[in-house]
Amino acid sequence: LGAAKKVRGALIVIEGLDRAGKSTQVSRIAQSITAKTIKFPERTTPIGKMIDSYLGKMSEMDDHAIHLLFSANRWEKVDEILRSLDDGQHVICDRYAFSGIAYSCAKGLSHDWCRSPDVGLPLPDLTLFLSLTPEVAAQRGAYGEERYEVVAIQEKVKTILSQLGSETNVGPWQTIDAGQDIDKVTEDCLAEVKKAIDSVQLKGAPIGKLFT
Ligand code: ADP
Ligand code: FDM
Ligand code: MG
Repeated sequence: LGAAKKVRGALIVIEGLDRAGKSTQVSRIAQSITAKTIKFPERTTPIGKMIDSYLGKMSEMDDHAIHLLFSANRWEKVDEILRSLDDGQHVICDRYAFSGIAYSCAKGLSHDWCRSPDVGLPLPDLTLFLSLTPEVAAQRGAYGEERYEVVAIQEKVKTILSQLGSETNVGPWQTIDAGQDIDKVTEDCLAEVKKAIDSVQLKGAPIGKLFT
């Protein structure tokens, strides 16, 4: 008798506007379910350093070029993500391809063009969209100094991001009311995460491919 095949981990994505509480919830969920976390952009790689410099307004770049770098920054982590999932470890991403599309589209790039470099990335088993009104976000402190931290862009990003869940082949998508008390947001997130993990374990299906 061979050993029972190990069940793969679940890929969970947290999306939302600046100050929606993504990083807070990613760390709380990871602690609760014992997961690996990856933050996009992953600023420590050579590509990530170029992105960091662009976001910090230390360098300028064509909108298409920076879009491709954000996508490449995800692709360079795919191997590690897939190996972790294969190993039975859950992976939680703080932002993913949906942020990539939303921010670049907000600057005026075409939706189809923005989507293509991310086609085929690992398909999330669950995306939690932390939804927050700009008014409540404003109560959580002033914007920082980074490139996209301005009201006009955030408004456009919110509209685009909230529509991405109804596109085809994005995986299960749940909107969470991020304006609630921190503990209640965590409770709502964990309820969805646990359902997603159960579903992965029940189906035993391999990881899918985004937008395909
Ligand atoms: P993001 O990663 O989405 O930008 P953070 O997790 O860094 O957001 O949270 C932004 C700020 O808002 C932090 O000061 C954090 O403590 C606070 N915060 C997070 N969630 C809540 C919440 N549900 N209610 C009130 N404040 C919150
Ligand atoms: N961002 C993030 C993009 O424009 N494209 C992407 O693909 C990703 C992952 O980078 F303004 C933007 C979104 C945000 C910034 O901010 C990253 P945080 O605070 O590190 O999440
Ligand atoms: Mg954050």
